[in-house]
Amino acid sequence: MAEPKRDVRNHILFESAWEVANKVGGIYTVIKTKVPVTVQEYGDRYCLIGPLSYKTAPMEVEAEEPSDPHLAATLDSMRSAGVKLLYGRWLIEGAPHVLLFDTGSQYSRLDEWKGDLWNLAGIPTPPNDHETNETIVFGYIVAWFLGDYVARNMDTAVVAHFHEWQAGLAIPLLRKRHVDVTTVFTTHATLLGRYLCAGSVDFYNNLQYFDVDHEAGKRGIYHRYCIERSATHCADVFTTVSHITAYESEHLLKRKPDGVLPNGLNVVKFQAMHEFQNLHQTAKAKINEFVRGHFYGHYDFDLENTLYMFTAGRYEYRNKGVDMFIESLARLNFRLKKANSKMTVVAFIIMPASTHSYTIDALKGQAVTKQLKDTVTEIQNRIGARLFEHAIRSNGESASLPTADDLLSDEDKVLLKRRIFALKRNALPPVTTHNMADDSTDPILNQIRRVQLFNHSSDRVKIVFHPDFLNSNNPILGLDYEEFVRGCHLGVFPSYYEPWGYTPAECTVMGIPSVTTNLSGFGCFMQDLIERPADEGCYIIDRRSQSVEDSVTQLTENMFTFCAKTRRQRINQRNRVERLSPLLDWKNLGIEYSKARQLALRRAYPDAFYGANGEEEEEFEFQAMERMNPNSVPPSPRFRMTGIATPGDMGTLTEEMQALNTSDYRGTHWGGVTEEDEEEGYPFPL
Ligand code: G6P
Ligand code: 1S3
Repeated sequence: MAEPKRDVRNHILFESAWEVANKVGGIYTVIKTKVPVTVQEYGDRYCLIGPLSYKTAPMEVEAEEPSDPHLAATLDSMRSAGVKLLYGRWLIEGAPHVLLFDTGSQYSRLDEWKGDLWNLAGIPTPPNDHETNETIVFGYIVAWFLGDYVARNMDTAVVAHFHEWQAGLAIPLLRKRHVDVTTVFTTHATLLGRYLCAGSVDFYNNLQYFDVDHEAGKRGIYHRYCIERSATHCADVFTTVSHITAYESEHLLKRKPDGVLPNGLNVVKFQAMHEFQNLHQTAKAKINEFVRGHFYGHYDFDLENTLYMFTAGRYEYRNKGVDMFIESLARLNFRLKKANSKMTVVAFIIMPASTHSYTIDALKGQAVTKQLKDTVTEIQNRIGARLFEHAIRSNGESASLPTADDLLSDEDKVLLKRRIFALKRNALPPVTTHNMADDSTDPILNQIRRVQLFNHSSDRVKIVFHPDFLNSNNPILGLDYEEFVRGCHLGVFPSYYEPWGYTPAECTVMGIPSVTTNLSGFGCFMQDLIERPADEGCYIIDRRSQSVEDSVTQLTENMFTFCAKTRRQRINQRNRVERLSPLLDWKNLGIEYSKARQLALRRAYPDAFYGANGEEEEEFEFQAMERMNPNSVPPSPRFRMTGIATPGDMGTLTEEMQALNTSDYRGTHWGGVTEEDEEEGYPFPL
């Protein structure tokens, strides 16, 4: 058999995403946290590709010249054609090479490229969709780059991995131009899935019935959908982040994924178990400070018996299950009151929305509390000085101690009273920390109004809606997100549409229990791996096979039971949760990415995988995987599966899987079309 021209073993990897060095959402986390294991595998043969944002890039990237002469030549030629770009090191752990393209530098060619896209792939594009315009320009530049690079470097195979439709347009272009690269496309959601779920359809029971073109057209996203679908179909290997999204992709994008690449995290292990428990304690103390200020004048509950629950994420009211969270909080409030519970729950909703800065009331709460604290410190110092003076003047003669009046002057008393009067408040503590741009129509506020969780003294559940990202420099709730999570007791993420769901995964690696659902990729993943997830502090609400009412009841019950735990039980549970973190570590999950790339290479260069006698070279197949650490799973939790090759390995990414059908996805049985379904036809009106 003829030797392949390109070296497949030492192939080069380019990974392209809109969120490379450009934080928008979850894909940024995927890319950034995965870098250390990818750099470990590839070293200098790895380069990320993203858009050049002049706002963030100078802080994130250190410019350098490429050492690869082919790459240098390609970049020079693109620069001389007017492409503005930045090549260098992304200053994150692993310090990978990064190549950022300024889409603005090529907007003059937008119309030409739109015409080409129509001629090449029949994809129409409307004039004023900025996101699509960016996608087109970025896609054409990346395809240009890869085409030029592989024409210069004829010796090495190139794997190009693309994430999500915004980066995926290069794939059909590379395919049509017969560029000699092999491609992987990973989708982190489907456009249609996100839109359909945000409406009021029974999504999962009807996935196989949707008339996809019609649905996309109705929502004005047909052109975007076409880009997503063409990337899906033109890629050598198509993957997604969970089995639930694989099932969705099969029906909405009309290609069954070759496998699933679960999202990992860069897990930092502490030397001693108590270290992360201490972090909880110190972060909780900071949240306590905020709560004292926010509830001033109504601070009549005991922080020793207060639990902090929270939800966080992109503001997708229904998809992220905020509707279910608030409804369940109202029921929890009722049950805690009825049970005369001594516990108070402060529930935080951290979801960025459009706002006009902080409310005066929220700022005032922190200000009066700070003034009181400062005054108490001053008085404390004066009392200390008086006490010292009194003691030293006794000259060892008498054991007489000063009275309270000796220590606290009239002036001190007046000052203290003034501060205490300043704490008087007629209104209830506010539900939100910010002035909302659309207060009267905001879905979260409206539901809070409907269930009347207004932070009354009698309420055992209080609500704080913080419609902005957290930041340690904020004057209110001044903590970074990670610190905030560590200080809380329970993360609640009852999502309806959640391809993966980083928020509960992050809770897990920080040792904070969380609630998720069997409609989230993460929830299904944990349910698959752990025998009794709730025992390990990973509660999974069934939103798949029971009614909304029953799901709400289940969530309320979970939160109520959590409130009944003793401190010792909470500490134990945090220890158990934290022990699950290796399951989510890229050191173990990164291998799925390696397998996807191997499959792409096999498909593009099958000959390279067979020896002279026509036998498959197994050693080569597993070469990349051996560098990983596949067997470190935590000892204590009981796992469902035994003998798994790697913790993330679910038997996916095999060529054979293509032949299997829908019912082979892991997790809840997703069914297929039954005869009964077919008879009933499309089950709800369009
Ligand atoms: C950590 C600390 C303990 C503290 C506990 C509070 O475990 O190491 O010193 O007592 O947190 O736990 P809680 O669940 O009440 O916030
Ligand atoms: C998507 O981001 P989202 O919050 O819009 O990608 C994330 C990373 O794969 C995933 O965790 C999330 O479920 C998806 O929805």
